[in-house]
Amino acid sequence: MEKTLVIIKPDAVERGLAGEIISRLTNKGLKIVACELRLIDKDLARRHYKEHEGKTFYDELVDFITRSPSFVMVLEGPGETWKIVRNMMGATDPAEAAPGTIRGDLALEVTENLIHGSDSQDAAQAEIELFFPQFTKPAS
Ligand code: IDP
Ligand code: MG
Repeated sequence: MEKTLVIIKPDAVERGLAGEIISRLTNKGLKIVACELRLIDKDLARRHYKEHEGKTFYDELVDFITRSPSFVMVLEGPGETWKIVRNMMGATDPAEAAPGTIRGDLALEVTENLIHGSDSQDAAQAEIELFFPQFTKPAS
């Protein structure tokens, strides 16, 4: 079994779309193995989006992801779970995202694009450790 991290972003929670998005992912057959409605703080946001530091949209992205609670989940499936989730999310820019995808059906703007999913198995491992250290590190 492979796990991946999903963040249902503040815009989705604000719009009441968390249930719709969770349903799509669990109807596909993925299993929720951890979840939390959580206000992501600036420090965690900056660490999570470190790869985008210095880009024009970085500050806006950090402000956006920290503005109200996100629904953060670990999903599990039989293999390549991160890839299944990424395909269901659609392209980063909702204008480019195919109909039938979460962003293609439900979003309009590139910043407020509803959902984050890890983009590789290594990223999934690191992001699960960042958001749910209690499940990945032995108790000390
Ligand atoms: P991803 O979420 O599809 O993996 P990334 O390129 O990793 O896309 O970008 C992270 C997040 O940053 C996006 O989901 C989106 O919220 C935001 N973002 C990406 N590119 C832009 C942009 O050009 N303008 C504004 N926000 C952007
Ligand atoms: Mg990304």
